[in-house]
Amino acid sequence: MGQIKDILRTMEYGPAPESNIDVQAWLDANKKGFGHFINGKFTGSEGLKTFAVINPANAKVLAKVANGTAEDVDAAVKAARAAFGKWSKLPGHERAKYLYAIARHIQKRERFFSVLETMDNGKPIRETRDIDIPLVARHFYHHAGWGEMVETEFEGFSPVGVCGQVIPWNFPLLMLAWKIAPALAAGNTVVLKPAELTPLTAIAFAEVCHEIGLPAGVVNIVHGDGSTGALICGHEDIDKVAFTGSTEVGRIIREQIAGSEKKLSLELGGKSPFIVFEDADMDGAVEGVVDAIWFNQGEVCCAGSRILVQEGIAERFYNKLRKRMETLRVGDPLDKTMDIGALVSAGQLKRVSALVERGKVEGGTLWQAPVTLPAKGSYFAPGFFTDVEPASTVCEVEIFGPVATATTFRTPDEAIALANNTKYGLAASIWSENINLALDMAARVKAGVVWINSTNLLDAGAGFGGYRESGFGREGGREGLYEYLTADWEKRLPLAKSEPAFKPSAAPDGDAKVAAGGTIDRTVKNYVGGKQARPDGGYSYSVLGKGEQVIGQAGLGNRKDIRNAVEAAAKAGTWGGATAHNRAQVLYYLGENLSARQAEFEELLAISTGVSAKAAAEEFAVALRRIFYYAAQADKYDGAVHSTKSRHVTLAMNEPWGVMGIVCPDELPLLSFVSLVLPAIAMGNRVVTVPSTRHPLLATSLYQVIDTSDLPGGVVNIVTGERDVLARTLAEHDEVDAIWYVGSKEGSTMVEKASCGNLKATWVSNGRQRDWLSPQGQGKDYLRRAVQVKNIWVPYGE
Ligand code: TAP
Repeated sequence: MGQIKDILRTMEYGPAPESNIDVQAWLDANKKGFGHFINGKFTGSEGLKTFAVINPANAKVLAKVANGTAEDVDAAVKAARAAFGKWSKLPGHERAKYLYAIARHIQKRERFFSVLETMDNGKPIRETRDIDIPLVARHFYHHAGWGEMVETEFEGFSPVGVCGQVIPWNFPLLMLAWKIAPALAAGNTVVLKPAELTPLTAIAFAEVCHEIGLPAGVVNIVHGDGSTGALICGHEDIDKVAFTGSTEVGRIIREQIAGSEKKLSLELGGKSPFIVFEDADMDGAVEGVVDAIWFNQGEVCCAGSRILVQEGIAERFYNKLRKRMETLRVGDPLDKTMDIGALVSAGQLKRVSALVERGKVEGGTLWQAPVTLPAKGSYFAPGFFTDVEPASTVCEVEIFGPVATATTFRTPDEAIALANNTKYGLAASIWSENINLALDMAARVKAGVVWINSTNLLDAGAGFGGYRESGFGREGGREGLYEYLTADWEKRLPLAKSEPAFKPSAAPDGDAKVAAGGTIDRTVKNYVGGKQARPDGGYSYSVLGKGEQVIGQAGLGNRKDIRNAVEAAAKAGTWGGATAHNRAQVLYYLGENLSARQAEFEELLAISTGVSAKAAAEEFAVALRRIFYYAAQADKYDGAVHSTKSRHVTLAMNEPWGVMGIVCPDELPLLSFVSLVLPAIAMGNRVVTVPSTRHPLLATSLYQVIDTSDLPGGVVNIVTGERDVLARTLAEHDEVDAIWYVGSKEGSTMVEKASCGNLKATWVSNGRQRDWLSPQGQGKDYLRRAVQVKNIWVPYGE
């Protein structure tokens, strides 16, 4: 081996090592010791507690890096806060110049970064050189553009403030770019913690920031383990937390910062389906599997780790796959001919091995590529399981290694059922030559990113992020920018005067006065699945109106009532699939029917809340206009086509969350109800609403209006009762996909904490007062919060 003539005789691969001389020289020049980057300065590591950074390809120590303490985090946050004022006020063009300079400098040192990333992470140089680092540069270029345009394209928004960012080890520099580029473009400053296993490219990145003269404190990098990450997330002067990592840690962070008013985006794990129909281009799909699960050693959150093959072609497909696997090369990641390098650490190798053993014990048949693994280092032969049940460990748990599972399906319906049979919802890959079928599947699969006849395509211009327990928020594209901006109206909201919460009681009223004349004494039920429903507990509470007179009775709802309502909402799934025009028509009709009952509602408002006739008329008029506004938006607040790669259409679709919980305040009980429910249903969600506890009759009087407006049963459900008791059940419910809560600070904290179970998206008011009559109560912010963006990649051309 080694002689060209010998190689030509056998056509065997020869060794093709990439030089690491520059990286070694850099490590040596720094005496293999690194500290944090705080306020534009490197702290060094001397005298500090450090951890070792190991090259997983050969188990050698590359460097020692300082372990961040509470003081380090505090210093970094202080520096970021001090820098924020000036940085956020720079004209966008000035910020853009810095981002552009970062992109240029990364390109100039592309090879250095690629080699360093490979040595730190174990991924093959072919991937760091051709994918990771070019994408990093692309991300900074793209966001230099957003920096340029943010003032005009996002009018009415301003930067969030100081962002705490925590990233994983699988794409160390790329994840850093995904976090830092949009944050800076939007005018924020950051404190970022790289993963303990892979801190080195972040250090080299800090050098770039230094080189280009980025103002001190705009980017701060603090190294350390999970406890350092927790210190950053929990720091009281952080305004936003952006996290990429496991669902378990995402949940911990959600709980940790509940009630803090910090903005949060979570990019978490996945178990993404890779669906192959019998009419697929089979060779293309086989190559797709290679890129789906053996790219980056399978340590990819969006890896196509569950292969679903249509029954008729399964055996042929598996055979082709096995044949292709025979050609995979696993070994030294610095060798340019390697397809697969080392897993990130010995610990990860142990974790993957244990899960694979479990798969075998549970009856799965593992096929692994016939490769000889290097004797030293964390290598694992790529493989896939057959004979696995959908409920088996390897089908359910994210392996985060080069092992897929393969199962079969017969019909598209079965494929969708299997694809969605997971708590995650990050990505999906669909293979079929029938574009109608492929797009239908793309619409039905619950995933934030869908690739048709392709896989693992990433671009700064498209949003990336998950559904369900894969998190919320997007990175990349216009949708990603919103994660780093706050609407000005929301920033300015004052704290509401704290009044004792109204506590409804099922106890008899004793000497409560009955409304004068007794004209509007009514007993109302809940409204579930399009029908009035008695409260499960059989209790009602007295509704007090003007002068504390009893004006009616409302149901005292309980957990069971909420569960019934959620079930009814879940069954009304076709509403989201109705055309936007259909929804618009129904909402217009709702407005029309409400307008016919103006006098009745105005009277009820006056009797319930004690407002003047004029104020009641104004509230009614604005509520009516708002219904028409959202009817108008139903078919206009639509998605976009992103410019990503050539010969690809990348569709950014606004999809409803599904079932939303909506908890309304007491103020302006008709208008606030309409302001919250209408945008949600206009976008195709079904809602379970808890109306004002104090003034529930305005919402319950809407039943008849809803009933006569062709709104399908189950789209709007109303459960009356004690707000926070019902809100907790909604927040804890796993079938509720998102929750909006307008109420007290304590209630907001409770809702955020209770939402951790299925990591539902939350929008809480934190006890702040909204002026419902003003534009604060209406607009695109409500619509944006009522949808999640699904990016569908469709390649074209023969
Ligand atoms: P995690 O264990 O969740 O770690 C991610 C980061 O969080 C690391 O920097 C980690 O520190 C830090 N961390 C750990 N505990 C923390 C805490 N309590 N508070 C704050 N930070 C904490 O995940 P991982 O093992 O590194 O990465 C693999 C996971 O990331 C997979 O589940 C994968 O799917 C997911 N991932 C998702 C995406 C997207 S975009 N959705 C992208 C890449 C990876 P140390 O590790 O340094 O101790």
